[in-house]
Formats: sequence, C-alpha cells, structure tokens
Amino acid sequence: MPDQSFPDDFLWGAATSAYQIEGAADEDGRRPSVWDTFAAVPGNVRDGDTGAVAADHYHRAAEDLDLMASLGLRGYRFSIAWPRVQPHGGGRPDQRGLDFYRRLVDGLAERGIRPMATLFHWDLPQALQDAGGWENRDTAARFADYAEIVFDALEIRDWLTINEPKTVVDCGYRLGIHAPGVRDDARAFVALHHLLLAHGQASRVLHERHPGRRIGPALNLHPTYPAEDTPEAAEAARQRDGLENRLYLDPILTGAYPEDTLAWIAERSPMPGHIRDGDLAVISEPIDLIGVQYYNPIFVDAKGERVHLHPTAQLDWLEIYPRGLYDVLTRLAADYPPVPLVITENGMAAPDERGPDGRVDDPERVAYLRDHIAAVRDAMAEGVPVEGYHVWSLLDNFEWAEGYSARFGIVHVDFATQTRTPKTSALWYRDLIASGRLS
Ligand code: GBH
Repeated sequence: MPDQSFPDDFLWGAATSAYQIEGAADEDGRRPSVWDTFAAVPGNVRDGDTGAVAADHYHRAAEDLDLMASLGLRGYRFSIAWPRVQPHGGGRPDQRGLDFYRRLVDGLAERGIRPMATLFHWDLPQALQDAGGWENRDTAARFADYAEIVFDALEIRDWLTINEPKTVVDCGYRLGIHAPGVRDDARAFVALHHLLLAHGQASRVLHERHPGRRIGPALNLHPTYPAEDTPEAAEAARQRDGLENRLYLDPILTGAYPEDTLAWIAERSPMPGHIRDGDLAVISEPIDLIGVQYYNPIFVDAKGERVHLHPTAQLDWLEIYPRGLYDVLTRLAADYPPVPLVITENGMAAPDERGPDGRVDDPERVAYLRDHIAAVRDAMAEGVPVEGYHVWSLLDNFEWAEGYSARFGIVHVDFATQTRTPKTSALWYRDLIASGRLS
C-alpha cells in the first residue's frame, strides 16, 4: 500500500473567482465586464442567471473568511476583479476596489491562510472589449499596467496571471458559449497570442518590481488519449494534445509554439502574422510555478471526435478519470523544464440540495476528491514537485453559462438567503487537512 500521507507543509486550499462569487456588480465604482454584458443577453446563460448578486461575497467576506478558518484551510485562491480596480480598463485605480482586496488579504493573514491571487479570471472590463479586447495587442499592455497596480497595492507572495487562456480561446472565441460570445477561429487565435503576451508581460513586471515573489499561469490541462487501438486514433490524440495542452505549455515553458499546431492554426487564422520579434521571449519569461487545473481527460476516436469512456458528473464534459491527473503531473515533469506545480483547481459539479435534516450530503464529490487527491499523491511519490491542492470550489457559485444550476462548492449556498452550509465533502476535506493523510 502506497504511503498515504502528505508533507506537513502541503498547501491545502480552496479556490474561487471574482465574478462567480462577489456580486455587488454596480458597487464602489465597479463598471461592467464582458461577463455582465454577455449574461444580460437572453439565451447566453441558463435561466437568464447573471453574476449581479452571485454568492454576495463582496458583502460577506468576513463570514466567508471565518468559514475558511473553520475548515482549516491553509490556502485560498481568489481572483481580483479588474473592473473594480480600473473600472474603465485603464488609468488611476479606484481605491475602493483595491481596499476590498486589502481587507481580504488582511483577513487571511489574521487566520494564517496563505493567499494566491489570480489577476484575470475572465472579467475583462467592457471598455477594453469595446476597444477590441484580446484581439487588440494593446490589451496586453493594459493588462501589464493593471498588474503593476495590484502587485504594488497587495502584500501577496504568489500570483497567477491568466486563468485558463484555453477556455477564453475555445469557449469565448471559437464556440461562443462564454463572453465575448465570438464564433470565429480566425479571431480566436489572435486573441490567444495576446493572452499569452499579457501573461508574459505581467510576469516580467512582477519580477522587476518584486523580486522574491512568484508568478505563473493557471492552465487547464486535458490529457488526450486514443479511444481505440488504431494508428489513426493515436494520431488524432497527438493532434488534439497540441490544441489542448502544447499550444499553451510550449510557448510559456520552451519559448516556441508547437509547429504542428501552429500549421493547423495558420490554415484558419492570421494569428502567425501577429507574432512579432521578441514576443516569444516575453511569453517565455521564466515562471516560478504552474497552476494546474484538471477536470477531465479527452479520449478521441479515429476521426478525432471526443468519446466518453467513463462516467460523467452533472455536466457532460466532466468525464471522471482520476488517473488523468496523475498523467498530467508526470507528463509535466517528464516533458518540460522543472517548475513547482500547484493544483489550482480540481472538483466536480452536482445538483446538491439541503436535506430535511439541514445537511447537504455529497458522497460523489467526496469520492471524486479522494480519488483525485490520491492521484496527486501517486505523482508526488514519483518525485513530481506538487506544492499544494486547491479544490474548486469553496462555495457554490455562478457557473458561467450554466448559471446557478451546477454546484461545484464544498460549501452549499442557498442563493435565496445566502446561507452557507458545509457539505459532507467540506467536513471530509477538513479532516483530511487536519490529519494530512488519506485513509
Ligand atoms: C474552470 O473552467 C474555471 O476556471 C472555473 O471558473 C469554473 O467554474 C470551473 O472550471 C468549473 O467549470 O466545450 O461545451 O464541452 C473549466 C473550463 C469547462 C472549459 C468546460 C471547457 C467545456 C464546455 N472548462 N468547458 S464544452
């Protein structure tokens, strides 16, 4: 039986993002982000839900901090809302927005919880979208300005740049199911290049201004596998790996786009023409950590179509395959230069409801977390440098196009009353943190 225990200093945390929990969309000077605009259009979000109130965290941060402490969390990953700091996407910051995050960071420090802040979790100021958004190269420069403001204002050691550039590209610009709702490959990959440029520029700013602090991207990685034992399926899986993983990992970690994937993109997008001399040196600014986000594998058949070979959670993309997390972690260690890894998201959705006894029992989530955390431990046993694990999510929240119908929290939120109830999984996680070992 493998060793069940984790190092004493393992960072056990939980993650959230601003638009998904804060609400208070019009308060303290905040102006709309692309998600306020997108969610306001009927048909874009299930049931017409928006993040206007969400989990009301902006008004309940003190209570939520106590909740984190009661679970024994050692780390908390949250994101900063750019439209609170620079409501119009540029210029002098609004101090009220910064003060909210200063108080949050102070509250974490008082409780001995380590902060990890994401600069951008999809809530681009609408004013910048009106100027072209990520298709406009200037947005990367605006992002570096914004990053400098928050780096200087907040006493935080560990930072993440862009949350899941791949999801912005795929869901926001190819499928059109996330803000800004574009369905155009030509535009999507131009946006991709500028997202990566923004990542690199902000990372440089941190290193120049705050040596000793750490920064990296938060990448959703999807291990790809052939669904059948044919050379065609193997080749389809290799191609798909380019679009899912190497397209993000290679430029950041090795300073070059993967040639096969870039050739595929060149047939669909003017993106290669937007790569200027020096861009890849910026994009490959050395990083101090990789935020690894893992939810599901991708199995493809000979035609390159995704097929599901395992049970799925509430959302049909959420095929459950814990071994995929082990494969992602060991692959990073084998194929790329060594960088400390932090799991910045992992979790599952369920339509959890409070039972008559007032409790919320979520045995499927307990099993999901247990099996994925065991996969992390297996990778660590082989020497993969994983520093921590953040469950997605601390609270039930606004699940983007799914609205409030999909609950990812280990803590249930009754959105009518904003009552928080730790689910069985939260109590299980609390016990795991306290003991430091899976049993
Ligand atoms: C993460 O995204 C996000 O960082 C977080 O905000 C979110 O709440 C959490 O995970 C749970 O979803 O192409 O129709 O099959 C996960 C992103 C979600 C991206 C599913 C790809 C596929 C939708 N992934 N999506 S579809």
